[in-house]
Amino acid sequence: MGSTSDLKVAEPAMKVLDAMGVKFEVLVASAHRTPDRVASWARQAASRGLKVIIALAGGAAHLAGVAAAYTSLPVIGVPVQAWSTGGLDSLLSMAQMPRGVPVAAMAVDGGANAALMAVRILALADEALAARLEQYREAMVEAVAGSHHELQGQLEQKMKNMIPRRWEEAE
Ligand code: RP5
Repeated sequence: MGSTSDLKVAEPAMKVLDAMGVKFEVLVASAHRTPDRVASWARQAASRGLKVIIALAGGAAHLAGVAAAYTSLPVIGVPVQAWSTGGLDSLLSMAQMPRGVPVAAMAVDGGANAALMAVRILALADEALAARLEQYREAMVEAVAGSHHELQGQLEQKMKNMIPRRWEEAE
């Protein structure tokens, strides 16, 4: 991440990786304030065994693009909402990369999805991780079904004209 002020977005990403059993390292380094550090870290990332890079930054958010310039590893960029424009500045800084140097830009403040995208990439070559990813997806379905049941129950009490719809009927 470009600064520890990005931690609020990095934390959901770290939680997903931790829960999925994916080993990760964390570095605070700025494309503008510590460019040499970013360059040397990105240059060595692949030879040190890293597989995917998640880069979070806000404002003129060049961290992901600079990292992608120094490595062939997949780089997932997370635009962080900083001090203005609701994060649009960060999003465009990451999404509008020149041909030849791709960054997979997530939504503004999309830390959790960045981690899940990394998991999807890693799961291509890791069957155990792929199984954990499927469990995560199944748990999401269960959670949505649970919230559907709960809402139906509440509405049935209040709305006399609502036709009850069981979750199973939507299939
Ligand atoms: C970016 O500038 C960082 O990624 C952060 O999102 C933003 C503000 O950094 P601080 O001034 O809070 O350190 O480089």
